[in-house]
Parts: sequence; structure tokens; C-alpha cells
Amino acid sequence: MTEVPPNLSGIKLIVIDNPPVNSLGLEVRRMLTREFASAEEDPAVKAVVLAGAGGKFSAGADIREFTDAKAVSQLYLGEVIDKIESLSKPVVAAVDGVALGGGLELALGCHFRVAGRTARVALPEITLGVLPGAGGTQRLPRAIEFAMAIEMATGGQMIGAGDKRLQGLFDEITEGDPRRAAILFAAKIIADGIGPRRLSEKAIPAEPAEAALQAARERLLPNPVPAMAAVLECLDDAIHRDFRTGLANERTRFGQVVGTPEARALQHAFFAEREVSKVPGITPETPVLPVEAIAVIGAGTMGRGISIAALDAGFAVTLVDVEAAALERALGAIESHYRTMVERKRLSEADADERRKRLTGSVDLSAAAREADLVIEAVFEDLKVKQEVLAKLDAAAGPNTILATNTSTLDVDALAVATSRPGQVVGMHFFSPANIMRLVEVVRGRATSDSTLATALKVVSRLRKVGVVAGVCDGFIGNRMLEEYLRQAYFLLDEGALPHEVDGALERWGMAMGPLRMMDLAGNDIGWAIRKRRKVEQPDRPYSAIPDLICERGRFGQKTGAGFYRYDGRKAIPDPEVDALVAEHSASLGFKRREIDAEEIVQRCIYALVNEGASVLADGIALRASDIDVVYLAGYGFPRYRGGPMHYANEVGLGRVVAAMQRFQQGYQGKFWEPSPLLAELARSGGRFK
Ligand code: 3H9
Repeated sequence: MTEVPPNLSGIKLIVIDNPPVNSLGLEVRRMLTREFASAEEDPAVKAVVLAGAGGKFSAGADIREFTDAKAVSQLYLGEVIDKIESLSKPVVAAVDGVALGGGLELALGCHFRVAGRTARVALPEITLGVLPGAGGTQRLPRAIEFAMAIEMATGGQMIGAGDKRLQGLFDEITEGDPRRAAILFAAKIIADGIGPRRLSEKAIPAEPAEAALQAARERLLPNPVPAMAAVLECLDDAIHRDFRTGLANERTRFGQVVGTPEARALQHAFFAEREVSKVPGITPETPVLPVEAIAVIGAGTMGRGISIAALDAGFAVTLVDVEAAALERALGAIESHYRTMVERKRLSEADADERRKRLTGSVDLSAAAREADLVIEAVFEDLKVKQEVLAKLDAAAGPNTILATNTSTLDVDALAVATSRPGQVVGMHFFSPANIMRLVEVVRGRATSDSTLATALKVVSRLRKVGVVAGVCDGFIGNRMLEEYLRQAYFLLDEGALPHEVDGALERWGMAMGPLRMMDLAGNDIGWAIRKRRKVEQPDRPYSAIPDLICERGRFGQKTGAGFYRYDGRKAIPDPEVDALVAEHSASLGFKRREIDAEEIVQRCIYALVNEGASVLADGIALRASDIDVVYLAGYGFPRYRGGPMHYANEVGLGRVVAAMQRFQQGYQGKFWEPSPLLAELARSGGRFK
């Protein structure tokens, strides 16, 4: 794994070669220890260059070790880095590709740093629920401005090596090969007789650092992720305590947070998002059709959002609506979106112009389909309407064109048979607003070919979104589960809770938005239409009448200025009129309303998700439990530090989840609490969702 070429006139090259990302697992730590010790001993070595193979310096610690405290502490990375820093001969890091987390800490332990112009660095530990545990909180603020070190350690974002805010981190930025530049750099310091230069020996001026830290505390605390307070404490140490004490405390704090449920959840989310792209039947050899031109059919909210997402990702887009007025409105809305982006300095005028040029509006569905590699229909959610549109598209489109439907509930197989190319029909279920939400459910119909699926997934990844493969069923993964979540939220109103109590409990628990505010945002009329259909299809699965009563009063949500709340702009204000309506409805059911505490609200709503999630899994609609988690994290505002509903249920313990469900079975509408057979079985056998 090491490539140690013969001495380059006194320079020893040490290369980390641990594909795919040069993570710093035990073997690498052993190699570094061995090679640096030998460099120290060898009188022929005058300087060392440390580089990474495969165009990457290192992506940091091996995250898979974090579940095992012993594995982390064996040849602790921080100690390895300390040894490197204490070498009596100068060490130059050649930073190529990425230096992340422990990788950046390793570079900081070197005496000099040379980076490629395109290299990126970060301390992403916080996104994994931990903190830099190998000296990052102590060395980075000694290398760059304190405020920037805080931003990196608390935000985790990647920064380009050439960014001015990294002033002090690199001794040289090269346009060429960083390894070669680092070797030349090392040769020069040998020639100039320059020795090691250690960040640990630098002092930090307390003056601006204190103020920056105080501001960060006010902004970031309290925080549900324990690592946040820990990282701020360690940064405080960097100002007030000597380097060694700071380092020791950092290690202790790392050890404390690495085993927290929040850290486990965030690490689960990291791996789940990578696992999701592994789809049976799809291999690197599966043919992916080239897609450059996309036609989006339907100029409603969804069509606009999809168009913007596609323009932002570099596609040529034709937005189609047979109604000229609707099309004009949509084109105007897209134009106004780009104008706002420019005004807010999120986009340059030139970039906005370039995107505008790739957009065409059309009222001619067939002409647009003829020119497109991929057509995404986002017309009215009605089987007949969609079948007709797809049949027209099929008749006009070229033989290789893929037809995607953005349906959120309809049967993709029934839509596919309306065309002569069911193998080239796939669901691409975007979430509103489609230019912002990261999730796309990619629905594999019975006939969808592997190549069509692979192409759709490729497009989703080009859109910089997360594609989760789902099977065909009403609501796919996300909305099928949401139905049970909403059912409970509404039943809670029947029984005694008020809208702001339901939302408040779930928002305090971590949901980005409570269910009722969410429905107000999405438009209550949409849910109403679905419920009307369900009443016919599933008469034995009743809902609370409250959301219908709300709709009957024209309270469709934010867009009508009133829904479960009153709206002042986007601000939801609890409305006594709704509270009275809710109380009246309970009375009409002959109910004495009861106090419902936050714990019960959260359990009923979240366990409803878990139970339906188990059925989704058992039915093969989702490929794995972690895919369900990705759906909820990327599309429904589920708190990342809880890992997603299935991970959360594993953490609670499936036995305890089922016990709570059995309690709820005794209560109001208890029939909805029959544990899914898979959940019941796992609970019985002490298993977990995998
Ligand atoms: C840390 O350093 C703690 C220290 O401060 C203290 C320690 C005491 N470990 O993302 P990709 C896997 S915390 C293990 O698809 P890309 C990944 O799961 C660490 N595995 O590629 C995937 O596996 P598989 C701080 C890792 O090109 C494969 O590599 N570092 C690690 O799109 C390819 O990954 C970070 O948070 C790892 N560190 O993106 C960096 N990294 O093929 C995390 C990746 O089996 N990593 N894998 O599915 C990243 O951000 C991206 O992976 C990276 C490459 C940008 C590097």
C-alpha cells in the first residue's frame, strides 16, 4: 500500500494508498508510524513529502471504525499526527483532491503544505456528529483566521484550496501536480537549511478570537447535536489553554461524542446516502442513454420547479403547456426566480443569462417531445389525463426517448401501458419546491428497463439530487408512509390536541415542519382530493373529518391565507376559529377532549411512519430500510441527527416500539396500530431493520 521510491536527493516520499478515498484506518496509521520513524532514523533523509495516491490526499478517519472505541484508540490518529509534527526533519504535505477531517488534520501536523489549485479541504466531523479529534480544533485556528476556523469546524463545508479565507494554511498553491510541487518545495527548504515549523508552537491572539467564538456560541447553542457544544469548547481551549491540554481535552471530548445516538444517526445517514445508489440490476456496464434535452410537460408549480432544477444542472429545457396563458405565467415565474437570484448575488448575470438561453416555452406537446431525450410529465394528477398525455408523447417522441411521470400516487404500470414503450417509462417523483428539495423517488415499473432506470438515476444525480428507487404502489415510499403519519396527526386533533400542539411537539422533536403546517404549505385541497378518492377505494380506513371541515371553509393553507392556521405572510398564527372547529368536532363525536402530551404526539406520528415503513419494506417497495431513511431525510424534513424513521426505531428498540403500539391499540381508532408482520417479527426476535 505504500509507494516509497528511492531517495530523491534526501527527500523521502510517503504515499497513502488506501482506495477509494485514502481513509486513515489502522493499516494506514501503522504505515505512517513506520515510515516516519524510518525517515527520522535514516541520516540520508533530509526532508519528507507526504502525499495521497489516486489524486486524493485523504478523506480522514475511517468512519467505519467509529462504532468501536477500541479500534479508534488503537494507534490513535492524533498521536500519529503528533509524532509527525515532532519529527526533527521538515515534512511537506502535498495536498491533492481532498483533505477532509483527519486528512486535513494530518496535513496540519506537517510542517509545510503545498496544495493543488483544485484541492478542497474541510473539517466535516460535525456532519457526522463528532468533532475533529486529531488536533484539528487546536491546529487549524493556529493556521488561519480564528473566525474561519470556527466556521469550518462548526459548518463542515468544503472550501477550495485557493480561497482567500484559507490564508495561512498553504505555503504554495500550484496549478500543476501538487506532489511534484511539494518535492520541489522540499528540495528548496533543504537547500535553504530551513527546519521544521510547527503549528503547535504558534500562539493565537485572544482579541478577535474571543468575540468570534462568543458570536458562534450565540448562533449555534443550544444544539441537539452534542458535538456542537464540544467543538466550541475545544476552540475555546485553543485560545485559553496550552496546546497539549487543548489536545488532550479534544481527544476526551471526541471519545464522549462518538458514541452518542446523534453521532450514530448522522453516520448512518452518511452511509445510507451512499448505499442508496446501489440498485440490483444496475451495474457500471448498464447502458445509460445520453440526456441533454428535457421536455417538461405542465407549467404548474411542479413543472416550473423541475425546469429550474434542470436548467441549473445544464440541461436544455422545453417547458410545455397547452394553455398559452399558463405557459406565459410559468415562464414569467422562472424569469423572476433568476432575477431574484441575481439580485441576491447568488448567481451572476452572465450565468443567469446562460440558463435563460437554454429555456424554451412551447404549447406544442408533440413538437417538444420530438426534440427531447427525456420527457417529464407533471400534468394534473389524474390517471386518465396522464394516460392521454403519455400516449401523445409516445406517438411523437423519438424511439430512444424516455418518458417519465412525476405522479405522486398513481400506478406507473397503468401509465406505462398507455404507451408503446413501457420499458422506457419510469416514475420521477419530485418534491415541491422541485428546484430546492433534494429527493426524487425513481419509480421502477414492472416493465421499466434497467437502462431506463440507470438513465433516470443518472439524470437525478446530475440534478444534484438524491434518487431513491421505489416500487409501484399508491404513494410509493414517502407518501404512502406520510398518509399514516397524517392520519395520526388528524386523529390527535379529534381526541384533544390543537394544531399548534401537534406541530409544536414534532418540531421540538426535530421535524423541520409539523404535519399541519406542512399541509398548509402543500395545499390542503390536494390532500382533500386524495381523501375523496380514498373514501371510495378504502371505506374501512377512515380519517378524521377535521381536514375536510377545514377545506370546506376554503382554508386551503398558506395560498388562501388560512388553513390549520391563519397566515401573516408565511407566519402561521394559531387561529381560535380552528380551535373552536376542532372542539366542536370532538363534541360531535361525543368525545370528552383530553390533554395529550408531547411524547404521545411524537410517538403516535413517528411510529405510524415506522409501521408503514416496515410494510413498505416487506412489500419490496423500498430496497432497504436505509433507503426509507434517505427518503425521509431528503424529502420530508426528518431530523438528520435522528437518522430517519427506521434508524430511529432501531435506536428506540423495536420491542419498545411495538409495546407502545400495543398500548395505542387500546385507544382511539386502535385498529390502525396492528404492527406490520415484519415489525412484529423483528420485535419478537430482538432484530433490527437492516
Ligand atoms: C474524522 O476524520 C475524525 C477525525 O477528526 C478524528 C479521528 C480520531 N471513512 O462518497 P463516495 C467511502 S471523521 C470510511 O461515494 P465521492 C464511502 O462510504 C471523517 N469510508 O465518493 C463509499 O463507500 P462505498 C471526516 C469512507 O467520490 C466510498 O468511500 N471525513 C470515508 O462521491 C466512496 O465514497 C469525512 O467526513 C471515510 N472517511 O466522494 C469525509 N469517506 O463505495 C467523508 C468515504 O462502499 N467522505 N468513504 O459506498 C466524503 O465526503 C466523500 O466520500 C468524498 C468522496 C468527498 C471523500
